[in-house]
Amino acid sequence: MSGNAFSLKDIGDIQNDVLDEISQAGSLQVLEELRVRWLGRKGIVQDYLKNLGTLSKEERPVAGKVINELKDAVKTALEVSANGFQASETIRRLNDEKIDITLPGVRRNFGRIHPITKAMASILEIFIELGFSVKEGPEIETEYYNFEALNIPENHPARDMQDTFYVNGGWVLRTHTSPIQIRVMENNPPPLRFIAPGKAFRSDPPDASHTPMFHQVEGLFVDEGVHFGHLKYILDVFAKKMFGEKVRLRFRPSFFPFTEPSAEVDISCIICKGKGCRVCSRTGWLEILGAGMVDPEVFKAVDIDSERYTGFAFGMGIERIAMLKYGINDIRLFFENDKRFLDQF
Ligand code: 2NL
Repeated sequence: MSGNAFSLKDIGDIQNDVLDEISQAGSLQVLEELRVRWLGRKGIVQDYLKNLGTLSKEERPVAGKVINELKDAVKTALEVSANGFQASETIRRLNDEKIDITLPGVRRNFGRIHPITKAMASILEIFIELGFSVKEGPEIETEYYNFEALNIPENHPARDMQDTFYVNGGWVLRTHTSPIQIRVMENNPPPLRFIAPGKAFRSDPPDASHTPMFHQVEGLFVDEGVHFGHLKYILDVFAKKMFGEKVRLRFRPSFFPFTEPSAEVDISCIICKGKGCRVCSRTGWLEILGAGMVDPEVFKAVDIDSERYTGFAFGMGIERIAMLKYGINDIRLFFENDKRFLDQF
């Protein structure tokens, strides 16, 4: 076309053709090609404008006006058509992204607090409210902290290889959390009032009431003038908060090497209220813990003056407490990681 003269009538036809072509373009890409061909720096409209110089003085302004009208018409047609494509693209995307809010949600496999952790937390909360602090200690202990300092003699059955996990070099996996109390008493003068929670280990074959690892909370209260009545009061408050205000307590004489006197403590059966049932073996009572007054031999080992200070101590198995509280009849369920079991708490 370059260099060719043109008539105004031709431009009218050309405008109709290009507008047709734009209206039939099938994509934004085709529109862009048309834009470059017609309106680009080296495009057809530019070419026409360059050729204005070949026209006479009189023709030039008329032709200029017609070419500018062509340019504006092409420009507008391209914009309108491009807007159309963009709108239908948006509608297509909105349709693709449409979500059905009536579909059921995705159920996530959330974890939850283990029943032993829950029981432990309830127990700690009760004693913290009663003014006890919480002390922890190592799970691997020396024979001294686990046995000797607690007045457990060389020939005691607890010391047997059958009962204790011995680790090379004279170490043992603690068989109770009492070594925590020995360590605290060694390092702090009375008065003392704290509980010692944690894992304990005994080489028992697993059955409905034994696992080689279990959890304990022991408690210790040492001051001048502490007596068995204080122990009974604290355990009474604990049992009622843990199992309900209606439970009654029973103290039976017992023996532990580290307490004198010693007692095993029962609550009235929470299933039959003490009348006698299968859970309490028709006795009406459930054993929940052991307790007693700290033996002077233990005070001697930690250099506390047993003429001046007395103290009470108690110890309970968390699995046993949790089994009674939640009505579980086999301790092994706590450690099988069966979600159907764990999801119930
Ligand atoms: C039970 C019995 C008990 C203790 C633990 C204790 C600790 C020290 C001194 C004296 Cl350092 N006593 N602890 C006392 C009596 C009973 O546990 O049947 N536990 C599951």
